[in-house]
Amino acid sequence: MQSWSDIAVPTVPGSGPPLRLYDTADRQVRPVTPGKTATMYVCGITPYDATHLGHAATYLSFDLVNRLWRDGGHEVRYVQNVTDVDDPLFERAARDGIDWRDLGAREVELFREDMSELRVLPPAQYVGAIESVQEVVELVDKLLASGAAYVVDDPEFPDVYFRHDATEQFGYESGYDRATMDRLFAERGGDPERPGKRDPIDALLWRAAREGEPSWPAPFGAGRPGWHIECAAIALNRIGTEFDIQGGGSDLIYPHHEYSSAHAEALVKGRRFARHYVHAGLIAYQGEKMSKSRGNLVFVSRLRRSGTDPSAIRLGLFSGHYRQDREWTEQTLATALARLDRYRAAVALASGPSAQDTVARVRQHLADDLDTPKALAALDNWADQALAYGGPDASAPALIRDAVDALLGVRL
Ligand code: 5CA
Ligand code: ZN
Repeated sequence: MQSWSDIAVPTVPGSGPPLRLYDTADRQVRPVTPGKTATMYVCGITPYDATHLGHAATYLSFDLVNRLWRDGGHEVRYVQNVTDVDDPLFERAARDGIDWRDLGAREVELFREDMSELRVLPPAQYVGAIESVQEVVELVDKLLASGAAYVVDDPEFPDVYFRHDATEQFGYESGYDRATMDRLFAERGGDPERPGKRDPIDALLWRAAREGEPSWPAPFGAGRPGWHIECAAIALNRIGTEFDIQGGGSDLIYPHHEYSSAHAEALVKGRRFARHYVHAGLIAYQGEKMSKSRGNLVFVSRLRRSGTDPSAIRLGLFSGHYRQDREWTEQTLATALARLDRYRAAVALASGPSAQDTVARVRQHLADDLDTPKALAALDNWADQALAYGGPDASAPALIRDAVDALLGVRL
């Protein structure tokens, strides 16, 4: 699938400390230790509706990682999927009387536009579920052969399931106890009641063909991919195991990332799927998590069309810490717009206070688990000084402008 167009990133003199991030599995902030090439897989959208600010917040968080790595001289291999085969697409397409493929293609196109406008650096590989079905078939075949997967005893619908206890370390990523797993598995797309499963939390790998659903041929029977195996297959085949970061919103901690890692680790024994599991907090609106099912959505495309500067959207979302669940309000946007105006006025000055120390602070705060509130406070400080007292350094405004562009993706 086509990614979106590349975005120019200015080079900023100097360098910052290496990136440290909170790892969900180890429950601590620790250094990310990529080689020359850093590798990241971030779970992409299920394209049945437009991108909302919650999605945007998650992709913007990983965009900061991408930018910090590049600033540190790494090449970045960034892979993202598109879950373009899934129940919500079929349901929405049926409701609207359109083909589910057309719906997916349309929403992916809108997502690309939203990401470009938000200046999110594109993944090098942007991969749909439809185009990776064969990869899933191969993995499911291997999991069946190794005994990590089984076919339910149902001649009509011989679905394939993953034995959740196929790896010794199952559960390490979320760290949840069994009661929490049972609850979240049922809430987040699992099917604990499916007759014939060996355990309620065994996860679907391959759904045998049903009337009215798309299906693809496979040696173990025609059908379509389960959800977690899609991300396991797409990541494994492009960045292998022990890649640097597996990312997404915190609603993916369990079951999605627990099972995608377990599937991969059952195939490649002794290797941890990702070295860091990184999760962004969830954005709420009007008191509740922004979600398609609740309908309390602020769409990026609608904000854009009403003339909201994408840089203000970035500043609004960065005014809170990426791991914190937080609310988007009218005030968030108003504060961001005012901040953007101040920054623009300050970098338009002919000179200002020296900016080197400020840029060093911004790098330091971002490298410390993406502490955007502190990074913005350092910039506020420089802008306030510049606007109140001016300063002697004629190169400072351009340095701030480039640093804010390169590190935060905000264009002043
Ligand atoms: N296609 C799957 C991942 S493989 C999926 O979860 N799609 S999604 O469209 O539902 O979500 C896309 C991304 O946005 C995921 O990383 C998800 O964790 C994140 N996300 C969804 N809602 C929110 C929210 N309210 N706040 C922050 N991130 C969110
Ligand atoms: Zn995923």
